[in-house]
This record gives sequence, C-alpha cells and structure tokens, in this order.
Amino acid sequence: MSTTFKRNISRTGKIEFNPDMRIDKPVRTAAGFRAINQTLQHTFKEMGVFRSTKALFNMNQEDGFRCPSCAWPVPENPSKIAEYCENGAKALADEATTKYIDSAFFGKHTVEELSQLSDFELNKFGRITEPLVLREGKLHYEKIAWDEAFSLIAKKLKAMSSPDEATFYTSGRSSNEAAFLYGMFARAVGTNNMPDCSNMCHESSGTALSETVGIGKGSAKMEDLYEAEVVIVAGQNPGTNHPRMLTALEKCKKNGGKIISINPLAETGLINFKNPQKVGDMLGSGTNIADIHLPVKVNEDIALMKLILKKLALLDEGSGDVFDHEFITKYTHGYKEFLADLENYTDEDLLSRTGVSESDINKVVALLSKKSKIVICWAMGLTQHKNGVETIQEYVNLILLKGAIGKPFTGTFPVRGHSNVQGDRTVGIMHFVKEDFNARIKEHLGFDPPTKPGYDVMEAIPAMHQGKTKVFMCLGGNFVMAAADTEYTAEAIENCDLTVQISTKLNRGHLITGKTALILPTFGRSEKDDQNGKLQYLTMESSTGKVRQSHGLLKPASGKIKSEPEIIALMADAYFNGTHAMPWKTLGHDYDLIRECIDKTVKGFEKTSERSKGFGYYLPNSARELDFSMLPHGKAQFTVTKPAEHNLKPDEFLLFTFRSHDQFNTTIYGLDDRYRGVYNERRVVFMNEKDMHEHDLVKLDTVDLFSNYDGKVRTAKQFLVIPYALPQGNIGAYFPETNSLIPYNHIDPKSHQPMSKSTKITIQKARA
Ligand SMILES: Nc1nc2c(c(=O)[nH]1)N[C@H]1C(S)=C(S)[C@@H](COP(=O)(O)OP(=O)(O)OC[C@H]3O[C@@H](n4cnc5c(=O)[nH]c(N)nc54)[C@H](O)[C@@H]3O)O[C@H]1N2
Ligand SMILES: Nc1nc2c(c(=O)[nH]1)N[C@H]1C(S)=C(S)[C@@H](COP(=O)(O)OP(=O)(O)OC[C@H]3O[C@@H](n4cnc5c(=O)[nH]c(N)nc54)[C@H](O)[C@@H]3O)O[C@H]1N2
Ligand code: SF4
Ligand SMILES: [Mo]
Repeated sequence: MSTTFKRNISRTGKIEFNPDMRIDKPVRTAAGFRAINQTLQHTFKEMGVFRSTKALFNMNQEDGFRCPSCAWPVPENPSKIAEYCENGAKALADEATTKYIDSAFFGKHTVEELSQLSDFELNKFGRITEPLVLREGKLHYEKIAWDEAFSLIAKKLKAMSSPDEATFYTSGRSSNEAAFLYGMFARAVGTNNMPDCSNMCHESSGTALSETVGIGKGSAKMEDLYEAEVVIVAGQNPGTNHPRMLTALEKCKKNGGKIISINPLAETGLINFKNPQKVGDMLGSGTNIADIHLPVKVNEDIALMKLILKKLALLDEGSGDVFDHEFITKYTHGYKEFLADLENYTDEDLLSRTGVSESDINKVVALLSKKSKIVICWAMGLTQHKNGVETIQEYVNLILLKGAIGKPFTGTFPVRGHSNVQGDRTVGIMHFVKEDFNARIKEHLGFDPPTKPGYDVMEAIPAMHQGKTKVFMCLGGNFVMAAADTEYTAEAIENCDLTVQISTKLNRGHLITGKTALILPTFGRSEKDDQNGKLQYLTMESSTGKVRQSHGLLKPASGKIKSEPEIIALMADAYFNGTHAMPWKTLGHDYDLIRECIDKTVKGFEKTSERSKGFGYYLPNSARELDFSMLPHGKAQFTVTKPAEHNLKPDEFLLFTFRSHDQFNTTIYGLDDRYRGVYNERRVVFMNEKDMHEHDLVKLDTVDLFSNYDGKVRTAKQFLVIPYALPQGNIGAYFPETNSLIPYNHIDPKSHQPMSKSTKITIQKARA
C-alpha cells in the first residue's frame, strides 16, 4: 500500500442536533438530592451495583484509591460513607465501566467510520482491553502482542535522526511513579520534548507565582479555607469541577468568613449548596455560598483588580492600616512602582471596562479593607488568556498588599485540574531544564539527561506540523481535542510516523493518528495492580502539595492490559535492550523502587513509601515559609500589569470555552449541563439577550462561529443560541467543540497558554 494513503477523517465527529434537546431555567442549588440520585444512577448503570458500592466506599478513604477526577485534596477526617462528589463518582463509573472493546470491535469498524461519531459516542464504547495497532495504510486497528508493540516503538525511536524527533505528551491523570519513569525515559532517549496538559491548564499560574512568590504552586492548604476571613473564588466553577471544595467554602462561611465570586457567570455552586453529607443541610434551604458576586467581563480581571486596589490604596493613604506595611517592607519588592502605576488609570475607565456595578465593587473594597486572612482561589477563568500570567499577578498584588501569604488562613490557591497534574510536574514532566535536577539524575540514576529545553504543547504542535517530530507518544489524554486549533493540530499529528497512546478508553486521539498508530491499554486508578504476586500502589500529589497513596481494588478491565509504570518500563527496556544505567524492567514491577529513585532525585520527596501512607505528607513549600530568597532582592515581587487590549470590532465577541456539568475535559459523560439548564445537547452558545436582539437572533437559532487571526479564518459550525445571564460582548460555549476557533499561535508570551477563555469571534446565522 502506498505510504501516501489518506484516511478521510472527520476532525470533530458528528454535528447534528439532538431532537430531544431542551433548555430550562438554570438550577440554583448545587449538590442536594438530585446529585445523589444522579451519582447512583450513573455508577450503577455503568458498573453494576456491587462494583459501584465496593469502589465508592473506598474512594478517597485512608487505604483506598484517590478519586480519578480532580486534584481537590481529601480532608484528614473524611466522611466514612461518602468522601466523594457526583462528578468524582461519574469519573469512577466512566473508568470502571463494564463495557469493553477489543480487536474484534475494531475489525468491524474502520477508523474512518468511528471518526464520524461524536466524542460522547466514542467514549461510551467502554474500556480498551488489548493492545492494538493501526498499520500504515490500513483501515482497521488490529491486535498486536505487547512485545511486538514495544519493538515497533524501539525501532521507530532508533530510526530517528535526532532524539528531538520524539515528543512525549503527558495528561494529568497519571501517577507520580508512571510520570517519573516516563520523564526519565524521554530524557534517556535524549529529549526534553515533554509537553503536558499543564501547558493548557495552570501553566500561567506556575509562571505567575514563580515570578512573584518564588514557587509555581499554591501556598494555601485546604484547612486555610476553613477560617479565612475572605475567600475570593475567581474564574472557577467549583460546583462542577471541584465539587468538594464547596464543603470547605461552607465551613468557611459557618466560621463567619465571606466569599467573593469573580466570574462572568453566576455559577450554581457559588450561589447555593446543599451538602450531601449532612442530613440537616439536605432538608434545609442550603448555604448561600457567595456573599458578593462580581460578574466581570471576560478578560477584564486586571481592570477590575486595578480598580479594587486603587480604591484600597486610597483608603490606606488615609488610615495607614489597610495594607500590611510591615509585611510589604520586610518581604516585598516593587511596592512604590506598583502604586505609582495605578495612578495611570482613572476609576471611570477601569469601571467601564469591568461591566460590574460600582456599588458591588465598593462592597468588596470595604470588606477587604478590614480583613487580612485572605485566600484567593482560581482556575481556568484566569489562566487561559493571552495575558493569563499578568492576570494572576494582579491578584497576587492584592495578596502581597495584605500580607496574606505564609500565615494561617491566607494564601494563593490555584485549584488544579487533573488529579495528578501537579505531581507529574513535580516528578519531572517538564519541557524546561532544571540544572540541579539534572545533576541529581546524573548522580543517582547514572545517565546524562539532555540540557536543551524541549517543546511545550504550543511549540510541539507547529513542530509536528513542520514534520520535525517522527514519534509522538501520549501518556493518557486526548491531545488532538484538548489542544487549540483542532484542524491544524490534527494535520500536525498526521505528519508523525508513529503515534502511541497509552489509554484507558477510546477517544478521537486514537482516530487522528500518525502513519502507524498504537494503542497501549492501561489500568484505571481504581484497579488492582498485581505485579508478580505483589500488590502495588501509586502516589499522587493534590492541589495543596500533599503526597498520598492510592490503592486500586477493582479487578482490571482485562487480563491483557498493563499498568502505566509497567508499560513505560517495558518500552524503555525494549529500547535500551539492557544497555542503560536504569534497571527499567525491575522498576516496572516494583514501585517501591521507583519511589526510591524519586526520593533521591526530586527535591522534597523523602521516604515516600513510608510517609505517603494514610493521609500522606506535604511537600516543602517555600512561600508557605515566607522564603523568597530565590527571587530578586530575596523578596516577593509586585508586578505592574496592563489591562487586555482586544480592540473588538462592533460585530466581534470574546468567546470563553468551558466545561459542562457532564464532562471531564474531552471525555463526555452525558449531554446535559444540569446547573445551566441545558439538556441533551452540547452544540450551544450562551449569549446575552441584548446581544441576541442586536444580532437579530432568537432562542435556539442556529449559528456558525468564526475567528480570524492574521487573516486565517477558523470555523465551528452549527450551534444553537441560548439566552443566558452573562456580560454583553461575551459568548460562552463548551470545549472541545469550539477548540477549532482558537489559534495555536496567539498565546501568553510567558506561559505559552492558549487563549481558550478570550478568543475573538464573529457569529453568523447558519443557512437553513
Ligand atoms: N467534572 C469535572 N471536573 C473537572 C474537570 C472537568 O472537565 N469536569 N476538569 C478538570 C480540569 S483539567 C480543570 S483545569 C479544572 C477546571 O476547572 P474550572 O476552571 O472551574 O473550569 P472551566 O469550566 O473552564 O471554568 C472556568 C470558569 O471561569 C469563568 N471565566 C471564564 N472567563 C473568565 C474571565 O475572564 N474571568 C473570570 N474571573 N472568570 C472567567 C467561567 O465562567 C467558568 O466559571 O477542573 C477539573 N475538574
Ligand atoms: N478550549 C479549551 N480547551 C481546553 C480547555 C478549556 O478550558 N478550553 N482546558 C484545558 C485543560 S485545563 C486541560 S487539563 C486539557 C486536558 O487535556 P487532556 O488531559 O489531554 O485530555 P482529557 O480529556 O483529560 O483526556 C482524556 C483521555 O485520557 C485517557 N485516560 C483516562 N484515564 C486514564 C488513565 O488513568 N491513564 C491513562 N493512560 N489514560 C487515561 C482516556 O483515554 C481519555 O479519553 O484540555 C485543555 N483544553
Ligand atoms: S471534589 Fe474532585 S477529587 Fe473530590 S470526589 Fe469530587 S471530583 Fe473527586
Ligand atoms: Mo486542566
């Protein structure tokens, strides 16, 4: 078969509307009875009653497994019956489903045929139960023996003219052990091309925090929320994406704390919450979470914060006790320049940019002026902009002015996404080079790691497009749908010789592939991992930097799948054929030995096998200790930022893409977004009613979306218009359906994050 054989593959699958689509009023209480009902219905249907009950009782318990969904930490005294939420249970049901697919399934369906289905339909097929190969020019995946798969990879890696022709992507659902081995394998091959999902997620937080407070992780612990006087939740939808965070916010409120929500949308979880773990709560009217909600226009957080800080500065000028001057003098640098820069802006200009009422802003100012125990929590609403780094730094300015770091009940709290995305980075998944880490690898693991920085996600895509990557490997995830610019990214991936996916379930990443493609099926977090008769466990790091064990307990989806550490170890063993300093095979079968390697090479890890027991141990955190010695002048840094410049034309909107209540990133569990009142359809856009009127649109009209950057028009077709309470000039829609609009080359200059929350678009009524 000719090597130029082309499969005609749909990039995004089906775009028909569901005839059962309906919209309803948004639900105003998060969790509650409906959440419990949904949880049980979903898990029982996917996993059966026995497996569901067994697994749910163990999730997040002391000796159980860590929830595979988000990175929210587990309290030290978890509820013995249910330390999980609706979406944690959905994630479990999704991974521990009793539906399976194998080579016989792929024998019946061509790759092209499968690619016509929606992401929701693809995920529904269930777990992949044996290794599969799509040979060059073939239409079907077929089975392949593990050994043959590993030799194929080894052969392709050896055929490269430089190690930098390989790229190793990591999604954040892995474990410390697997991610460590994977990072070491990439380095041992000779490249730092290690893009990871973090590059699309909290990279801006890491960059912003490293520059200002010296560590790319948050400083607050979960317990700090309990007695904080003020918690700001900015650009985050915890009711859907970190549901157990609502329990912590509820505790804060019961202790007299105030919650400020800063978000273009009044998200349900921030409005009202009924704690499903408390009977009293369930019967009562629930807790109103946000005391003040500031419906900021998309990407105007800088303007909003500048106005708040200006008003605080004015109050401080009068009384001298609004800012923590002792802290500012002792621990910070750049205060005067920062204050002087605020004078460049008028209140009126800032206010008009924000779209928020001045009286609400004044309430926030009055509250903040009197309080010092402040925690700022944030997620994608702040990071996914062309100025994500500066946006976060403007919030950090507030933290520094109030001295709200390094003391109990204060701090920075970037709320992480994937359950081990933070751990992956800590144990070495990074595209940049840390000299001290390299030195320890050399000393303790016995090989020379590469010293040239590698690609992050947004660099990997054009590199693949230009044919610079021959082998593209993915430890989990769904790169083609998660990354921006779907069409361009798909073309990039198709340029590779070999793509390898270590995955649990089918996704579009298995259908848009290099010339040859492998699927290496792996265990989910909830599954028992028996290596030669010895039960293994894994460790993860939560959002607050705590390392904990995770013991799977369910029977694996198939006897023919392998654990992530074993797959990586055997792949490395096949590549090196016993000639490398690391004992790959041995490590792949005994994870205590991997943890010993981590302890020796990764700063902060110590006696991990021992200390990660129970509720685990905290990794050191310099900001928590008020240690800013790594920064210029040994001090935390104020930042002078600039508000965004979008220069929108009259017909342009800023598109922000977010998650529905029924998805985990590109994995679509269902077609409802209960809290926002949308049922049975995902191809929708949320619009302000005035904007609809001005554009001559009515409810459920069909529109096409376009973006135009540098003269390149990108499209996303067929979306139903839904009127919704959000600022004028902004349009909301779900990812991944709208990722095709987001250009790969307009990114934050420092963090390289794509602007998934502020892409300029136009809309047009679709032709009937
Ligand atoms: N169930 C479930 N849980 C998840 C995930 C999932 O898909 N499903 N994903 C996981 C992952 S990887 C991540 S990173 C997290 C994501 O968690 P979130 O960041 O909560 O996820 P998003 O849905 O992207 O929501 C972003 C929020 O930012 C707001 N926003 C948008 N633009 C702006 C802006 O300019 N300014 C402000 N202030 N707000 C803005 C949106 O209205 C929305 O409420 O969740 C994790 N947990
Ligand atoms: N427009 C837009 N784009 C975005 C975002 C956005 O808000 N808007 N959010 C971004 C963010 S925050 C993130 S984190 C990325 C997510 O990007 P990714 O992490 O790449 O995507 P996921 O959808 O989480 O990956 C799901 C796939 O992972 C595999 N999987 C699940 N569990 C396991 C496991 O235990 N092991 C292995 N090996 N595989 C497993 C399954 O095959 C599943 O189909 O997307 C980003 N993209
Ligand atoms: S809050 Fe996050 S980690 Fe906790 S159970 Fe829910 S999804 Fe899982
Ligand atoms: Mo994420």
